[in-house]
Amino acid sequence: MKSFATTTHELHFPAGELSGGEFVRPFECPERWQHVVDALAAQGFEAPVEPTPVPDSLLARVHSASYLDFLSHAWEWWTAAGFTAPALPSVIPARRMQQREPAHIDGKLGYYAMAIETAITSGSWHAAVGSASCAYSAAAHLQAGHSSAFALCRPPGHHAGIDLYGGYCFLNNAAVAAQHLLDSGALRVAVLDVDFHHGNGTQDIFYKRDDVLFVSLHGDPADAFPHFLGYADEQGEGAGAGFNRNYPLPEGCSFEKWSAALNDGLQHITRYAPDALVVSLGVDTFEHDPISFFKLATDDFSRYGDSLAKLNLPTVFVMEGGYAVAEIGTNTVNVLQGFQGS
Ligand code: OKP
Ligand code: ZN
Repeated sequence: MKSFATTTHELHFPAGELSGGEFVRPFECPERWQHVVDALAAQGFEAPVEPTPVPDSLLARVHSASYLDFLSHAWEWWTAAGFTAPALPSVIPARRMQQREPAHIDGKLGYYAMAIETAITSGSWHAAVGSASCAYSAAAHLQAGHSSAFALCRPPGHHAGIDLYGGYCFLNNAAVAAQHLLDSGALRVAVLDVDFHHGNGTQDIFYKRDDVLFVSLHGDPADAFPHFLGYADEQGEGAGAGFNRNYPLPEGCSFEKWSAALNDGLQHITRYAPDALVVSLGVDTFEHDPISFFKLATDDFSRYGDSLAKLNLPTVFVMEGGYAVAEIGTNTVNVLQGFQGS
């Protein structure tokens, strides 16, 4: 399986993440990427290659024009306003406030944020574009007739909505991959999100559409980030009604229980008969993940990789979360290896 990765991910690494009321070293850190690169080599995969830059026109098919304008200029506007620290919002358009984009960058940050732990720095936009380029290139690799590809995306993407950033995400890499598959001939694409957290951004982007089935397994939003989306009654809207499926799962969820939900989700995917599959591959379902509460063991990742292969679909894996840094490489590559049936 070919992998796509780029060192431009290093351009995004704010000094702090807002967590538990204080600034801590971000859980979403550059070493995550290196551990996955190392595990690919250790488990006999070919070295990742540099992606081709994602076309602006493709980004514009998953995000709004005003959001892309904001994200690409946020740092410039922030520094022009006299600020020098990493950019964070301080006000959010909450209930009964106007949902109208303000002119000042301080207000724009809150307008486009879905969570406020994630700071924007001088290199965040370039890193996000590099990450989306990996997803685009992996999807293009399938289009060239290969049966699978892995996009080693960093920063991750699945919390980024049509016009929302946060939860470590800026551009929705999985949505970019799915949209590119559709634009190059697929009639239907399924996105399976196995990250511990609900893929609210991917759900948002495809919620009213029937050309993408979104299936997500995640910590119950009543107890887990992103808290405000991911319930089972969110099933799609308009043309998209019935094409969104959420599996909120409880604290301590075992592999057995998680697999039962996965198998149900896989049946929905089979019935949908897509032309391709995009897997939002977060390995924060791991039992020792520092910010999550499922109980998957290292070997379980190989086991479910094998279940995904049984769909027998051209598949793009897109890296999302995983914060047990020392184990992220092995757990991620175990999924790929299980998929390849080694
Ligand atoms: C990104 B991805 C936990 C706070 C969670 C943000 C988590 C973002 C996860 N105390 N903060 O889905 O892995
Ligand atoms: Zn996650």
